Amino acid sequence: MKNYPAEPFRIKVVEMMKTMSKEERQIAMEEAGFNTFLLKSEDVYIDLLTDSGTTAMSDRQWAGMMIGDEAYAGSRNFLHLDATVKEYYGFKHMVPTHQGRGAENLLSRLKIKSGDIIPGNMYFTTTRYHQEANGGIFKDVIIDEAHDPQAIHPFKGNVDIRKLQRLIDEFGAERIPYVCLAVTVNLAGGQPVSMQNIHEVSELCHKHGIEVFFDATRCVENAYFIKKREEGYKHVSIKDILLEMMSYGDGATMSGKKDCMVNIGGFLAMNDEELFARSKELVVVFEGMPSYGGMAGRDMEAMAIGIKESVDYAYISHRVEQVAYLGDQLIAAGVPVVQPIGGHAVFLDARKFLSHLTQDQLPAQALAAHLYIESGVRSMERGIVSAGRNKETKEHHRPKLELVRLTIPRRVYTYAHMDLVADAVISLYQNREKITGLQFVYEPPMLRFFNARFKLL
Ligand code: PM9
Repeated sequence: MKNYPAEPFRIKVVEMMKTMSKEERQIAMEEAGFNTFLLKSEDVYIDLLTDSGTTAMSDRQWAGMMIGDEAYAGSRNFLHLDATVKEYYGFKHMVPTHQGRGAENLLSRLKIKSGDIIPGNMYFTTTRYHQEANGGIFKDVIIDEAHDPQAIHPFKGNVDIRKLQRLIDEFGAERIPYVCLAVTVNLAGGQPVSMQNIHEVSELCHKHGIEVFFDATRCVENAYFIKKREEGYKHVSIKDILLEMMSYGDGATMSGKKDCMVNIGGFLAMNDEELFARSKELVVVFEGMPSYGGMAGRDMEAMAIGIKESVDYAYISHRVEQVAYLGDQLIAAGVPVVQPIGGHAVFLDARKFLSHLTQDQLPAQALAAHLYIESGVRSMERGIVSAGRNKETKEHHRPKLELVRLTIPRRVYTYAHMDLVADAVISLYQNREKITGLQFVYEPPMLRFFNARFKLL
């Protein structure tokens, strides 16, 4: 049996969890329209909806909250955050935003013209929304293996360089303002991108005058995989790997709610002076002054401290290996999951899990709903419901991956909790034929997965 690192922290504050009967959970799920986003948090036993903003902050971060400087402009916490982002990410400039999509909004507005092509290594919901809202067309250039849950590849988030080259040949570099390079790739299963691939993407793009913007949301988890899996990085620190990764790009959008270890916040970083000047003009319209951008002083302080803690090897190795611990138990029991196990979550392959349902019967949404009813574990659909509809044809996007994400919050749950989740999923798998599909009863026009409602077929 593999050894997993023990928690590298002691627990100082605890939050009690509520348990409910299956009948009570059945009622709660019906009231939530079979959408796990619409459950009350207090009705959830183990909450694996997301790792976004759910991190347990450290004593140092909480201490930092007490020295929040809430001045409207020029807060000392901004200066700390600004210096920390420059030191750890290596970009020349940054503007804070209230969270990741705030940065995506700014970047998309500043860079995209109607009809532009935005290549990326698989779509992400909010990222693609902002690209399309500004007239851009997203094109997926991830390697084919990423769309196959069973394909084993150490860097399944890599860009297929030939696909990218083909797009440049077909549309011309002038229609491609930037490539959006996600590290790791959330919807592929939290899969990493190798340093070599980042370097190759950067070289190809820069040769054609195309910029590279990272979606750096889970970049520290990506750096850990590079250290573990890529030749030449075994003895390089996570901090240095991260700096090298970012050095190949022109900027980044960041949801601080993930790898910056805070409950709220984000930033847009860049090297270009003119883009920085324009970002400062736009941030005041949508977020706030360039020296707070939608964040309180205390939150900027917590984020600066979180960024430093995130590159600590003891933290990041426990974080990623805890996710693997859950995934390995499911693999051993024959439950179909995306492999290899990614950095932030274990993804159940709902197509295989519920092979008696068609994609139109929304298997991943149904599986997430039933997992909650059976066990009180909350998860998230990442399949046809999340993918939404084509803007032009109004048809459903039909992703090959129909997944349920069991997302592990940072520093929140123990290995015993992971055992409980594994038992719940395995027991559901053994009784899978009883699970019925769902259909929409309310479908919002955009980012529908957040507020949609369903009924049992
Ligand atoms: N990700 C997640 O649960 C939270 C909201 S979507 C259901 O995975 C990437 C790769 C993300 C991401 C958020 C954002 C947006 C951008 N890129 O949520 O606006 O995973 O901070 O970040 C979520 P914000």
